[in-house]
Order: sequence, then C-alpha cells, then structure tokens
Amino acid sequence: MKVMQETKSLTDFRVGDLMIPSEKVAHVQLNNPLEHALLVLIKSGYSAVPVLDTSFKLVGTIGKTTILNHVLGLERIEVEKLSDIEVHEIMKSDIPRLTKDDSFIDGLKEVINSPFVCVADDNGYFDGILTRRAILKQLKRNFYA
Ligand code: 4BW
Repeated sequence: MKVMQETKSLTDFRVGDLMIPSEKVAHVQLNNPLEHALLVLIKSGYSAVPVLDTSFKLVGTIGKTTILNHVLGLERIEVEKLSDIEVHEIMKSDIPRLTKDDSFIDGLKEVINSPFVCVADDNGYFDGILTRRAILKQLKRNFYA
C-alpha cells in the first residue's frame, strides 16, 4: 500500500515554529555602552541585534551602521563616544514585533522590508527572532520539496 506523505501547508505554520529561540539570539542590553554593543555585533557577525531590558523585555534593535554614524565626527571617528553613550540613547525603539502565535503570512510580510523581526509575548518578554532566511527556507521546502 502506498503511504501518502502529508506536507504541512504554509498556512499551518506559526511564527513560533520558525523563529530562532531567544537563547540562541545574540542581544545587547539597553544600558550597555556602545562599545559593548559594537563588540557583540562584530564578534557575532550580525548587522543588527535585539535590545532587551534587565528583565528580558524587548525594547528595540541596534545595528552597526547606527553606532558608527553616531561616533563619526567631521574629521575623525570619535572613539571616546563609544564608552560615553548607552544603547538606549540611539537604539531604534519603534520596531515591528510578532507573537509566536502569528501566522506564516504575518511573518512573511514583516521580513519583506527587514532582515529579521523580533518576537515577544503579550507582556513584552522576548521570545526570539524570525529571520528572512527561515521564511525563505520554508517557502522553498513547500514549493520544491
Ligand atoms: O553568523 C552567521 N551564521 C549564519 N549561518 N549566517 C549568517 C551569519 N551572519 C550572517 N549570516 C547570513 C544569514 O543568511 O547573512 C544574512 C544577513 O545577516 P545580517 O542580518 O545582515 O547580520 C543572514 O540572514 P538571516 O539568517 O535571514 O538573518 C537576518 C538577520 O537576523 C541578520 C541579523 O541581523 C539577525 N540575526 C540572525 N540570526 C541571529 C541574528 N541576530 C542575533 N542572533 C542571531 N542568532
């Protein structure tokens, strides 16, 4: 007897099925100096990462370009600013966010304009990130697997 392989439809996937869980996501804290944030970004290799508060609530994102723009003076890179300025002063706080229960299509819409979108619960606690890569991988599986 031939056994039919059930393929889960894209509409069955939730953001929580595809996200990178919080424990695997590089992040910085809002009161870290820019120096620390830049180190995390360079060492991890990512262009931008989530910003969390001390209770692990999501408060924004920060990227290498934003940091470098803030320390770039007219004639030189003002390295001393890296220890004077804290992440919350320059982070992007008006960010889109998803919950684990949101649909595949909700995730797809968000990663059209951004390489990743943060996932948090209804109380604001950080759950992880949904990346463009995860969405594209799942699309490929469903169309060509
Ligand atoms: O270290 C890396 N490992 C792997 N496997 N792929 C990487 C790495 N660094 C970059 N990439 C690739 C990914 O395909 O380059 C793309 C763009 O990276 P980005 O944006 O500009 O640093 C990556 O695409 P993606 O996996 O869809 O990830 C989209 C964005 O999500 C990344 C980064 O800002 C964020 N991100 C991904 N994984 C992360 C993370 N941030 C923190 N922690 C993680 N584990």
